[in-house]
Amino acid sequence: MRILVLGGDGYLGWPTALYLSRRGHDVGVVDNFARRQYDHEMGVDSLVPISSMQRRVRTWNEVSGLTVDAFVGDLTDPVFVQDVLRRFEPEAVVHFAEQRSAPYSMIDRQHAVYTQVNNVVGTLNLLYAIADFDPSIHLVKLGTMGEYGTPNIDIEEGFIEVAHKGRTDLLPYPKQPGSFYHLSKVHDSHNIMFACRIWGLRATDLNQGIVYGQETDETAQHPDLATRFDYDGVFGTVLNRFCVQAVVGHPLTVYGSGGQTRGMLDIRDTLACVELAATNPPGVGEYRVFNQFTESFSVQQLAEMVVDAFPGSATIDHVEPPRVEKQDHYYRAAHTKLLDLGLVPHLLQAATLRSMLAVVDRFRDRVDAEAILPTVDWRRTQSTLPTAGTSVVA
Ligand code: NAD
Ligand code: USQ
Repeated sequence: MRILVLGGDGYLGWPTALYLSRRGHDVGVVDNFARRQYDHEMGVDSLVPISSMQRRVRTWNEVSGLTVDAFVGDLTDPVFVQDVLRRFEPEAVVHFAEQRSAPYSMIDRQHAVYTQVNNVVGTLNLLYAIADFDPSIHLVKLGTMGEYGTPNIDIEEGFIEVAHKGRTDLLPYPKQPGSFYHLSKVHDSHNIMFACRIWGLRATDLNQGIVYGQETDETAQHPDLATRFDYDGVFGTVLNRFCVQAVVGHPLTVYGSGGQTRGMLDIRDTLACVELAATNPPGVGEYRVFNQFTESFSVQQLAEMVVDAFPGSATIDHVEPPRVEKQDHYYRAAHTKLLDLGLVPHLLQAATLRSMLAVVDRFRDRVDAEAILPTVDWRRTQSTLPTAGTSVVA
């Protein structure tokens, strides 16, 4: 298939592009380097050094003998979006290209507005461009399990049958997201579902859980092909952070009691899920939702697993929770649709953690201990950045 990967310079977009390329698809990557800008803004960097997008693409094309095309531009520019579809003529567009950090979106008003404009406008421009250029293009959109929040009932895959006053209907599952970032994904979902209904587009919303890991078969082939790995208090996700904290001797930062439970998946499963979705498209006008995670764990469980897998001694600290979220709650979410399509998950085992710890250990000298503690407080309308850099958002 011809597959365009938006956000193809990011943590997940880059390894996904390589995986799809190696699996025989014609791949193009699109990015505006916003993620690299956030690093400059906060004075932090990926733990694993990453090459420029141009160099990554050149190295992949040389190492693999395949061709990945690169396009530089911003999805909030509608002319660029139309142009890139016209030039690449994709059959599927995989859309990773959003501001994806909940804490970043909660820094202050500017960062909340930036996040929602970037994400919602970018996706709207894409929907219009697909409808105008070729409505048969399948949109594979990265959503988040965080759209659902933590309700006291089972979470279904996108829709729930509701009986009300003697009548029933299949309705979008209620959304109770926990940050302005997660809200941007909810707004996207509504816009995508509506576009499918009115223009007959076809789309898959991948409500993904928290991803962990860094290496894939393709990124491990050359240092230029490495993908980023974030551990700081704004962009680092929980398990990746815990591995870095263990290696540098920082207590593992469990927020509050640690009962917060989330769906998780190995980075290698992200790539497989995206390909399964792309190669099994929905029908014309169909909007479908897959819950993309393989296991769920509480934050406390994750911390204990890292402590057990770490060869040295590691400790857990229950820090003052910076977020407004339930710490002890019911959590059971359906996730059968990708398994039905053939996903064979990599489950979280001690061996997985040991290989993540080994990657971290290789680059331990690059860890900035000052960037580890959380600095963004959900209860405040203004937080300071980790190293009080100059804001890049207006
Ligand atoms: P990332 O920030 O590393 O990658 C996103 C990429 O999109 C970046 O390279 C960025 O420069 C680019 N981008 C952002 N706005 C853009 C715009 N307007 N125009 C062009 N490019 C733009 O994030 P990631 O961790 O790779 O996540 C990718 C997607 O998956 C996101 O949509 C995120 O919400 C979703 N997701 C991520 C996780 C996770 O654990 N990392 C979990 C669930 C869902
Ligand atoms: N947490 C800690 N200690 C830490 C970091 C996090 O206890 O040091 C807790 C948080 O309070 C939260 C949970 O761990 O309860 C997950 O936090 P996270 O930062 O790993 O993940 P989150 O903010 O939810 O966001 C990440 C990605 C986002 C994606 C989401 C999937 O950054 O792009 O949408 O995971 S989900 O969680 O399913 O919504």
